[in-house]
Amino acid sequence: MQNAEQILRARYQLLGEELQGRGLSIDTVKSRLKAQEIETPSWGYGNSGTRFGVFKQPGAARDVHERLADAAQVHRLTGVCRKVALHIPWDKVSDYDALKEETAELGVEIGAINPNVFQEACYELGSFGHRDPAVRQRAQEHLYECIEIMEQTGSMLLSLWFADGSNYPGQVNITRRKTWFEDHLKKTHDALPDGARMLVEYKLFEPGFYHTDVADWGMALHFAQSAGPRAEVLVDLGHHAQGVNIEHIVAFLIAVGKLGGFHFNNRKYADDDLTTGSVNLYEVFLIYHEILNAEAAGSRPNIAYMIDQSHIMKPKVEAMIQSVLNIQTAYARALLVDRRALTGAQAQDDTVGCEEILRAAYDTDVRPLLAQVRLELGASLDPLADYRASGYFDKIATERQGVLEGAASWG
Ligand code: PSV
Ligand code: MN
Repeated sequence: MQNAEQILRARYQLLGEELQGRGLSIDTVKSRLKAQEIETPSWGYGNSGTRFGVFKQPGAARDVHERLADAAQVHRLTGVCRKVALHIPWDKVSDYDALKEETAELGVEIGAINPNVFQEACYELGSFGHRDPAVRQRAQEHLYECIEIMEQTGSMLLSLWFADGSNYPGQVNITRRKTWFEDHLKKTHDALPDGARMLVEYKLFEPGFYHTDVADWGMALHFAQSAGPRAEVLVDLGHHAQGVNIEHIVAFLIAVGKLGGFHFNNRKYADDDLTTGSVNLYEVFLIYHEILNAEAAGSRPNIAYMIDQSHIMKPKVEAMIQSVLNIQTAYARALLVDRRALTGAQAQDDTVGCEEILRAAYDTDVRPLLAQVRLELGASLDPLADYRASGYFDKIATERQGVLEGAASWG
């Protein structure tokens, strides 16, 4: 009877031979996969909800320390999730040196800092787009505070999303708000720590249902361009209308040098929060394909690959692991596209042939390859099964009772 590792090795070897037949080296693909980085969000480990209410789960992390501990589990099992994004003030602490030490002990690192200028009552009618200069200034001060946190934690990424918008025609002066956004984003850009970047995220609606100040990638690109060279666009896969070709946006933003990062998730209407790849993994594959196309043409985009999900129906750590595995799968398959054959088929205007080349890569079973990658990274061969067997969930469900004093979160 063969054990799991022997079976894996045999399947991995077979895949290597198959890929060789397609002119691809499994070792090259494997080294790319070993270098993959996927950042997970602290807010994905705590309680969250819909706008109709917060739904509490057993074992949900109650403060930043528990959120980091859960993120460390995901990294331990998958091997590619060292960084954890923080949301301020949800993850605010008084001592960031101590927090950094804590992350080091857990084997993780602090990733992007996400300011929050949407939750306090004063932001009901906007932050940088607010009519009242005092509210705009308050939002600016919060962003400066987040930049300070970047300095203290060593984070090199400020990730910005604004809930600013309006609900009724005539409610606000849209053009003046655009100018205020330009001014404040520039001020923010100019205050960034040396070498750090900032990302501007867009969302077509919610909470503003009539207009949203940063509604789409064109507006985000404009604001990134007017803010300065260290401002780039963040593409959240959930924040688009149905039918929008996200991979086209990705290719375009890389071509103009302004794609800075992703928020991975999956949408079924026009917002985020479903497990990445649960509805449309082919889209994630096509996105990676465009990134690899750009690289093949000589681009070296600096992209932060981050998950942005807040699970309600699934246990949070399991959902995060699923997302990571799906993202790895999409990337692995994109690495298997026979680019030379594709260029040839494109030159012949062979539409069917082109699509078949993508499908051949997409239809490849990459599980043995990813298992081998995890084995070599010292992670788990089967992260979900190992997580379930680890008893971690029972432990946190028992331990995490009640509310922690001073802890802030989504809900
Ligand atoms: C808004 O929907 C968003 O996508 C932004 O990235 C926020 O920072 C995040 O979700 C959490 O609210
Ligand atoms: Mn997002």
